[in-house]
Amino acid sequence: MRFYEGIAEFLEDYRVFSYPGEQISKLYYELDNKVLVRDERGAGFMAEGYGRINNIGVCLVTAGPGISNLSTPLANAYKDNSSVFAISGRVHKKYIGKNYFQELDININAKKIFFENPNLGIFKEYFKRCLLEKKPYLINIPTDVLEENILNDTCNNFKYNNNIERELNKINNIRDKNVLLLIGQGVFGSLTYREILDIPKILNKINLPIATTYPARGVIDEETNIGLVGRRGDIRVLLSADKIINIGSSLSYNTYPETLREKLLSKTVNINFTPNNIKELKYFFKNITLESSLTYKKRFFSPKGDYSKKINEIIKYGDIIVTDAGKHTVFTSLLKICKKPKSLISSHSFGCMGFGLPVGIGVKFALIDNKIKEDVLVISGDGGILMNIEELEVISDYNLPIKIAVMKNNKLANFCKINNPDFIKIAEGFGLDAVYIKDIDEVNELNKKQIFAVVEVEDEELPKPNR
Ligand SMILES: Cc1ncc(C[n+]2csc(CCOP(=O)(O)OP(=O)(O)O)c2C)c(N)n1
Repeated sequence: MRFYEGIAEFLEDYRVFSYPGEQISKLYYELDNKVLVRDERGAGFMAEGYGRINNIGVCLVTAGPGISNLSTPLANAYKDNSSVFAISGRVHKKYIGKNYFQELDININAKKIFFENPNLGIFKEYFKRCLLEKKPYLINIPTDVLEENILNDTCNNFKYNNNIERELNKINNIRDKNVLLLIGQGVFGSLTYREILDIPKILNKINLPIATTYPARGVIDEETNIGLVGRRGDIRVLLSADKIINIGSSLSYNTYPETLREKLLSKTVNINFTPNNIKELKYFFKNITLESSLTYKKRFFSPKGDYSKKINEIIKYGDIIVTDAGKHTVFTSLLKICKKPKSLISSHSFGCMGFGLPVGIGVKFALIDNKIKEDVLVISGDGGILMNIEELEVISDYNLPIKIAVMKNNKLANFCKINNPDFIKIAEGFGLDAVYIKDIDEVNELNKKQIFAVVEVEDEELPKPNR
C-alpha cells in the first residue's frame, strides 16, 4: 500500500477540509470524505470548528501558497489550544532547498513535522499527539514520499497520565475557607462531545462555587453559578477568594488580567488532571470533599442600545453560537448565558476576524457527523464576514442548515467607517436565502434552518472590560 492510500484509509472517519494543488493531489483524490473549501484559511478554520466539537479537525493543503494561507487559522488554533491536524504537500525531496516552484520554508505557529519516509505508524502517532496536546500540527510530505510504499503501520497508544489520588489530596487538604474552583477547557480532555454535555450534571453536585474561563463556559449553568471570570467576566470573586483551585485553565491574560495577575497567581493551586474519559472525570469530581464559604453576587449585563438589544434577541435562535471578532463578540459574550458547554464558540485568545463563518461551518459538519441536531448560528460583523465570504459556497454545496447574522453598523468596531456591498445579493449569488432585518421584531426570521440575515444596527459603545 502507498503512503497516500494508507493516510486516506486512516482518515476515513474524519471530514478533511481540503484545497487541492499539484504537491498534494495524490492524497486529495484518494480521500472520500473531503470537503472542498474555497480558500485554505477556510480549511484551517473549518478544521478548528470541527475539532471544537469532535476533539480534532483535519485539513489538507498544497505546498507554498497553500501553507501560507493556512498560517492564520493555525496561529488561531495555537493561541486557542485547538487540535488542528493540517496535512500539507511539498515538492519532490530532491528539490527541497533549491528555490524550486512553490518551495518555501514558512515559519508557522504549529508543530512542524517533516516526513522523509512513508512511515504510517509515526503519522498515526502524531495524529494522537495532536489530539491530546490540543495544539496544531503541520504535517509536511513531499510528493515522492506520498507515493512510496508504507514502511510501518503500528503506533503507540497515548493517553493522559493522571495521578488522581495525589491531585485529589492537594484539593481536599486545603484549609482556607473561601475557596473558588476555576475550570478551564483542559477539563474536556479527550471526552466526546456527548460526554462533555454531561459535565454540568457532575459539577452541580460539588459544594464549591465554580468559575470558568471563556472556552469552558457552560460547564456550569451561568444563571445559577459564577460562570465566566476575568476580563469580560466577574473579577470581584477572583479577588475575594483565599484560594483558587485551577483545573484545566492555562491562566491566560483574559482570565487573570495583567493588573491583578501576580496577586491571583500567588493564591492559585494548579491541579494536573486531564480526563481520558467521562468515568475518570466523574470519579475525580465525586471525590472532591472540600467545601467553601465564599459568597458572591451575580450580576447580569442588560442591553441598552440598538446593537446590544438586537444581539440579545438574535442569540435565542442558536443552540451553538459562533462569533467573529468585533463589538458583536463582546455584546454576545456579555448577553449569552451559557447553560451547556461549547454553546458559545469564539476566537478567545487570538481575537481573529474571519473566524466565525468557516468555524461555524466546521461545527455544523461535526454535529452532522455525530448525528446531533443542534442549530448553529454564526454572528459576524459587516467587516469580518467579508474576510471569508467565499465559504458561503460550502454551505450552498452541502445545503448546510446553518444561520448567519451579519451585524451591519457600517463600521469596523471603533476604528473607522466602511462602505458595504449589497450582502443580500452576495448571499443570493451563492444560492442562499437572505433577509434584511431593520426592526427588532423582524429578528424571528432567524427561526429558519438555513438563513443569511443582514441585521441593520445603530452603533453602540462597549462597556469597559474588567481589569
Ligand atoms: C484578522 C484581523 N484583523 C484586524 C483585527 C482588528 N479588529 C478587531 S475588531 C475589528 C473590527 C470588526 O468590525 P466588524 O466585523 O464590522 O464587527 P463589529 O465590531 O462592527 O461588531 C478589527 C479591525 C482583528 N481582530 N483581526
